[in-house]
Amino acid sequence: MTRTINDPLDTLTSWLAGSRSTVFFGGAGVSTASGIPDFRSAAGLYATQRGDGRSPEYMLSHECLVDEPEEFFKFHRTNLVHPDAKPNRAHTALAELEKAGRLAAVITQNIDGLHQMAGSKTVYELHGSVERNYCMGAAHHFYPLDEIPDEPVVPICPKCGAIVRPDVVLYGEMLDPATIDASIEAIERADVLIVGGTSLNVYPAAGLLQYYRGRKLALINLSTTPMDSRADLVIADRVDEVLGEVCDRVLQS
Ligand code: CNA
Repeated sequence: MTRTINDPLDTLTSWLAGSRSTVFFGGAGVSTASGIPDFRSAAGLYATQRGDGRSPEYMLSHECLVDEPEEFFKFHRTNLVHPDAKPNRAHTALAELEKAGRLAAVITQNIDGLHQMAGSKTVYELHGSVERNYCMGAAHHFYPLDEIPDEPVVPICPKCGAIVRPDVVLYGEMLDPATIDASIEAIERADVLIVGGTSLNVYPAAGLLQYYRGRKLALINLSTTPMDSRADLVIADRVDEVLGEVCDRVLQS
C-alpha cells in the first residue's frame, strides 16, 4: 500500500494511539478477503443470486425457515456457511489491537465467527453466528456447527426431532436486546469509532452509530455509505489492508 503526505492512515494511527476507548463496528466487507461474499457489492450475494423469483431477503427470513425449511437450509448452507474460511488481516489486526489494550470491542453484523477465530475476546454479534445452532423444540438443544450435517439438508435434533436452526437473526426476527445494550454502551463510551466493510443499509444495526458522541469517526469502505458525510475521516480502501497497516503502525509506536 503506497501512501502520500497527509496520509489518512497517519490520522487514524494518531487517533488510536491517543485513544482511551476505541470501538470497531463492521460488516460483511470485513470478511470478503477471507473469501466470503458480502451482500451488496458487484460480486455480492444479491447480485449473483439468480433464479426462482425468491429474493435473498425472503430466503433469509423467519417466514422462509418456517414455510419452506428445505429451501431455507439449501440457501443457508450454500451461501452463508463457510467452514473453511480463515480470518484475514482485518480480523487479526483487530485481535492484536485488543490484546495490546488498544481496542475495547468489536461490534459486528457478521455471522461467520471469524473475529473469535482470530482471537478477539469482546465481540458483540448483532446478527448472531452460524457457529451456533439450536433446535426449535422447547428444550432448545444446542449444537456447534461441526455437529450439523455438512450438506444442504434440514438438520433434525436427534434428541427431540425438531428442526435445528442457526442462531442468526433472520429478517422478521428481533435482535438480542442484551447484545444491543452492550453495543450501545460500548459506542457511547468510545472516543474513537472505526466503521468498516459495511454498506450501513441494514437496520436496526446501522442505527446504533447514532449513539456515538465523539468527533473521531473513521469510515473505511470500498463504496460510499449514508454515513460518509457524518464521518470525520473517510478512507475508500480495503478494510483488511487499512486495519493491517494502522495496527502495525500503532503497535510499533
Ligand atoms: P453489505 O451490505 O453487503 O455491505 C458490505 C460493504 O462492504 C459494501 O459497501 C462493500 O463496498 C464493502 N466492502 C466489501 N469488501 C470490502 C473490503 N475488502 N474493504 C472495505 N470495504 C469492503 O453488508 P453489511 O454487513 O453492511 O450488511 C449487513 C448484513 C450482511 C448482515 O446482516 C450480515 O449478516 C450479512 N452478511 C454477513 C456475512 C458474513 O458474516 N461474513 C456475509 C454476507 C452478508
